[in-house]
Amino acid sequence: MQLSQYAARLEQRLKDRTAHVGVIGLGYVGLPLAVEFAKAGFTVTGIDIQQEKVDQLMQGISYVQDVPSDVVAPLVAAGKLRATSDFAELEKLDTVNIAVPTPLRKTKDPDMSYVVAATQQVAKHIQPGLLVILESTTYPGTTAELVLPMIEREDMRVGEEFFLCFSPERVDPGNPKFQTVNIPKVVGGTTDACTQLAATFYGQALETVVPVSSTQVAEMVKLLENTFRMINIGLVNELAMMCDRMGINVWEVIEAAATKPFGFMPFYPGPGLGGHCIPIDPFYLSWKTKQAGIEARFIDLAGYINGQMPHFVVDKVQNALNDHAKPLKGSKVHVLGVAYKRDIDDVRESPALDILHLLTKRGATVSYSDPFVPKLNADGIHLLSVDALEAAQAADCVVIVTDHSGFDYAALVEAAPLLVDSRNALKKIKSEKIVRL
Ligand code: SAJ
Repeated sequence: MQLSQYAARLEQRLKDRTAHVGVIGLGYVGLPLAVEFAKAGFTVTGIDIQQEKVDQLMQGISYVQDVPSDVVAPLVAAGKLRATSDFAELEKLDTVNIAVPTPLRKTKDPDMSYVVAATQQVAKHIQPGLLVILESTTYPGTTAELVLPMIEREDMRVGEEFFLCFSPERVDPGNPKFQTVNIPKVVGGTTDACTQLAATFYGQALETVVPVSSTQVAEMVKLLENTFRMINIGLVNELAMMCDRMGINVWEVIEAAATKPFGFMPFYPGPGLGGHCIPIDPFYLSWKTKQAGIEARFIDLAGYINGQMPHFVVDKVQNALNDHAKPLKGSKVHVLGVAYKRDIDDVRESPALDILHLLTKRGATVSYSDPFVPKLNADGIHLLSVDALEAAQAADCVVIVTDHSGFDYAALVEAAPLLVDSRNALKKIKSEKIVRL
């Protein structure tokens, strides 16, 4: 392929690692990426609008759990990694990755404001030869329909004077086995030259690169990955409600099904769907398909079922108390775990918030324990985490919402008069006190 003069120059700078790499958005995606390229020998400039993040990084301090400060500090000291809030620094860059949030609005429509703001800065400061790669999870078509028109102009043609790609982020915070460097990196370009340059770029720092034919394919890859999870979680949540009605132990069913050595992948029912990926990403897809006149019925149905699980758990608590001649109204209910999944501190979209609201609405007195969340200020809930054993003794019912590995489950079963287990955390304990999902 005949590369333009700028493409040839960039390719050379990537190969001899003299390219100046940039990352906009220094969060759990952007910071690990910036560190990998600095470790690979590039000079990296991270750009973030939050000055406190910039200041911490320039002091060699990391605020991202997967990136230790003792990795950041030497890179900053060596001048390989620096952070700034000044977007004019973009003028010195050869490449820039955009890793900013793509949340949902309350109306479940995509909130592209962060991507637009970052792209405006790129368009304002872009110099010829820049490789731009969007990494934020988004609907198929974002790069071609939103980002490209904001940057392209007469003297700045994509594939000639600048290069534009999409590459889905696959960071799994806290995953001990898979980190940025060894997670295969899918990337699709606006033109073949764009794809080739991005493949060369990622190949200099990451173990495996998976080029695809377009930005739309790359955008859709990520949505398939996370929609797959959301729908399968919805399937087992519906199965849990079926089994509950039929008196079948759904956990035993899934455990036995998981012995199938092929063609099956276990998912587990729970109190609902939390986090900043799985409950969000599929609605980027369904929003876009609706515009194309196609109803994403699986996504909508799974979203409904997953959304029902907090109610299902609170009904379990109410019925369990009722079986002990106690109305939920006026009972003390203690929630174990409020993070959206085990052994992390993130409460975004956590079903525990819905469960706390529902319990309160039905007249219960609520408290919680979560070693990762000492205080809870979200969705109008303002509580402090309390000692689990003491609270379990004083409660009328304990409900396990997040199965943190640090809880002493045997002692909790001993202490509590009644427990509702939404995570099968008590699978090894037999007791009349336990009501399982
Ligand atoms: N959940 C269930 N049942 C399951 C699995 C998860 O109820 O069988 C719940 C969790 O409790 C949580 C929510 O779903 O509330 C999401 O859990 P998750 O395990 O999918 O974890 P996330 O949200 O951290 O998802 C991330 C995603 N990573 C990226 O988007 C880059 C996802 O693609 C990963 O597959 C996932 O981590 C992972 O495997 O850990």
